[in-house]
Amino acid sequence: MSAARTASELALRIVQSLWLGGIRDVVLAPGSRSAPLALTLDAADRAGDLHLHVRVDERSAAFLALGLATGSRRPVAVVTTSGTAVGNLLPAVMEAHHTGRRLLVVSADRPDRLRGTGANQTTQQAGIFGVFAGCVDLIPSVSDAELDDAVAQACSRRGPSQLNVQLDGDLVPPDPDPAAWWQRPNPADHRLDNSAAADFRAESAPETRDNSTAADFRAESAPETRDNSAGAGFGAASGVNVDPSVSVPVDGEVLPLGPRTVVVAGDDAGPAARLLAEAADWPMLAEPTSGARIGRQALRTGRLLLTTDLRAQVERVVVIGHPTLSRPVTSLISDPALEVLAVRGRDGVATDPGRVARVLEVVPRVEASDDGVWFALWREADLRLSALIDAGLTASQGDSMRAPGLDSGLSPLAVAAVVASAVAADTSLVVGSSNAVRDLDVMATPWPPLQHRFIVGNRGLAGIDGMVSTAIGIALGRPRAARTIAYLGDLTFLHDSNGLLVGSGQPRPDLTFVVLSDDGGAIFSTLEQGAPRFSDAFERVFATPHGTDLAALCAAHHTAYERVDDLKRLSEALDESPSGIRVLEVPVSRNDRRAEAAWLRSLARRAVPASDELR
Ligand SMILES: Cc1ncc(C[n+]2csc(CCOP(=O)(O)OP(=O)(O)O)c2C)c(N)n1
Repeated sequence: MSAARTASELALRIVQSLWLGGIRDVVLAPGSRSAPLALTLDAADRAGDLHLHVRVDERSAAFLALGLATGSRRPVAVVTTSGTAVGNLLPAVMEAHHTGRRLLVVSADRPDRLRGTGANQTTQQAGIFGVFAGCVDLIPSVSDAELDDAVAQACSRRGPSQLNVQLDGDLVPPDPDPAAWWQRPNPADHRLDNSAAADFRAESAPETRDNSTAADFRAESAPETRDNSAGAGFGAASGVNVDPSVSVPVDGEVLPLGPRTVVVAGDDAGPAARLLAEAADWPMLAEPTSGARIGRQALRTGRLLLTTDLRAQVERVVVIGHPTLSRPVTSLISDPALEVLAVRGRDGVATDPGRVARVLEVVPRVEASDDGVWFALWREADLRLSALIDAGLTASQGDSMRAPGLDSGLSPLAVAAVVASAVAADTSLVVGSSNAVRDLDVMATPWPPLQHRFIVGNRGLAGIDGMVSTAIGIALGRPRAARTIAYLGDLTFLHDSNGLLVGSGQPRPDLTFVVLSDDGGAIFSTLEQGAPRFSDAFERVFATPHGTDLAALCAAHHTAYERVDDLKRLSEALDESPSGIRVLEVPVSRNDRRAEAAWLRSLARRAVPASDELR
């Protein structure tokens, strides 16, 4: 403990520690208690030492920070005032917890002596995030070493952390000159005892946005990173995103060949999944946000093929990442009759919903490849089924294989195909939960390797909240991407329409939102509650049609808007380089989603021969 500092002195020290911990982006929501932090951050931004983003809505601010952390692969801080402001951060903190993303909450607070007295805007906010984020409650007399350690640990630890800052006395700096409110620290003067922070010790240039040499947990790995420890997200042993306190074996266990094996690559699986599937010549079911839907082993229609007789042939499953998109995959990885191996992920959890898996700390290896017969079965079925789907989407009226709903407008599946093919090399794609990511999972042909696509969503908890802000954060955090597209449903878009509340003077990235607009939540119609017997209640309690005028909403936020009614225009629009944020509303119908799901299953059965021919 040291002599109590003024609020401004404490704020300066905290922001300096954040900088030393590698933080270069801070999101701030305005308030009074946080004034010393706000003024210090403003001065640091003016000095070119960090990027300050200001947002009014704390829930959006936290998701913006989460997106920035995802795109930049750095820890990012979000700073709020006291009271309910802090509570608004919870959804993003939960998502960060379940995906191991480094989100630092800096919550300004009143001094401890005012807690429980009824003082204005004073509550129990230290530790408010409970199991989701550890909290350090900083008192004004905290020592420099304690403060630096708390911040350095929060910056390097996987997942979110809270620094609750008790600010007392005068909340504004005494010196009238803003240049005096901020001094960039000299790393050489500070003891940094965690390697993630130390990565930034040598850094002197203020603009450090190009971190392309840092380990990239989702981007494609270079061929030389075939050693899983070098570049992959799961089981990786190096890189700024990895908590150095967690050590993992460098070499994965060697799996014997023989059992008919599939690799399931869920969210954030990373290149290691692909490298395993390629080395073994096994089929891979790679979700769009896996970072592994790349190359020859990845199947386009894998989850549909699991509804066919191929499923019964599987003997072993290797689960990497966090698969969540389909019941057939969940059933596969939960099957006690199979040998299931689940690799522990960035958040410390191995995806094993059936509690049947043997958990591995690192992605396994093979010493030779399988004979290829097993993979050929899947690959041929995948090609046949893909061709049937594509043909059905363009079949003329009267054709028995024609996709349902084509008479009532654009097919959502066809929209997904256009979006997938717009994801050229170096493109970032942010995918919303619900049907957007599932449509892509059926329509996105696996992408070619080594082209640095960055395809992400908030799949930790699959929320539909915060997606506009997350996408803006990803675009701002990855400014060198050739382009950034966000693809999401209308409810997902509207849930975070405050993400469009970007103040004047705030940076706006070049970002195109493709809103799959079907006036409500379509996904429920494909689930049990979508059965005809619930139709009386369905619209009111599940679909929730809203009739919101997206054009007017965008106009209110000074955001470019275009309604896109045909696929050709959608493709052209996605090829353009927008300036600023742009919304493309693509109207589709949700009336045929249930029939569409049945149609896909029937095509899958057609594509796969009866099981006696498979053996
Ligand atoms: C924060 C949150 N609230 C509720 C849900 C449950 N939920 C899942 S999908 C969905 C509807 C999404 O609708 P939309 O974004 O329009 O996509 P669509 O289903 O039409 O494809 C809802 C409410 C959720 N996932 N997250």
